[in-house]
Amino acid sequence: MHLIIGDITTLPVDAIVNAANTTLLGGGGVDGAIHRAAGPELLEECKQLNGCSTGQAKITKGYRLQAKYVIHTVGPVWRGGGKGEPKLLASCYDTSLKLAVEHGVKTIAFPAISCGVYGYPVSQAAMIAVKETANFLELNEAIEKVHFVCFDETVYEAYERAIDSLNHE
Ligand code: AR6
Repeated sequence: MHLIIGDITTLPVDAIVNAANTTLLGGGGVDGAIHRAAGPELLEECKQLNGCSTGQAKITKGYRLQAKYVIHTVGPVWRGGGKGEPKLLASCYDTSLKLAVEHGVKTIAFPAISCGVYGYPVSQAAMIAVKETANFLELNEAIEKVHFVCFDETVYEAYERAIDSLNHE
């Protein structure tokens, strides 16, 4: 697992993950950036997918991105933590990684799902992201590298702390 600060749309990995909404028809934040960089063909393919439930994931091609695939997952909206948010967020990582393996992906990059518009507290979300991914990688050797792409220093530091506390468990 590696941490990067930057823009996920520029990464030369096999798959990038999109923090989408249930319509899969685009939006703001990282979703908007991915659609802009991939070009209009991405939206055309997304229209055929009939949306996606929260905690689940669907895959498309990457079109004009360097990444061969985009895995679209829908994080939970933060409603205080008592509405199943942690389980749903963990499921985003797990289902995205499963889809990646099914498509032969070896390198994958995740944004901080739910940490923007959806309001998930970043330190809690980072903990779930690294824990769920570490559990998955322990059982699956097919994925060689997982990048967590942090848009700013605050998110980066939250991931650093999460990886640190995982190493000390
Ligand atoms: N590269 C990497 N990370 C980014 C980028 C980028 N280019 N742009 C933003 N981020 P958000 P959510 C970070 O709001 O909370 C959309 O409208 C951002 O700083 O994109 O899951 C969808 O359509 C934050 O840390 O996703 C949904 O309606 C993280 O990515 C809704 O927003 C996620 O922020 C999903 O909300």
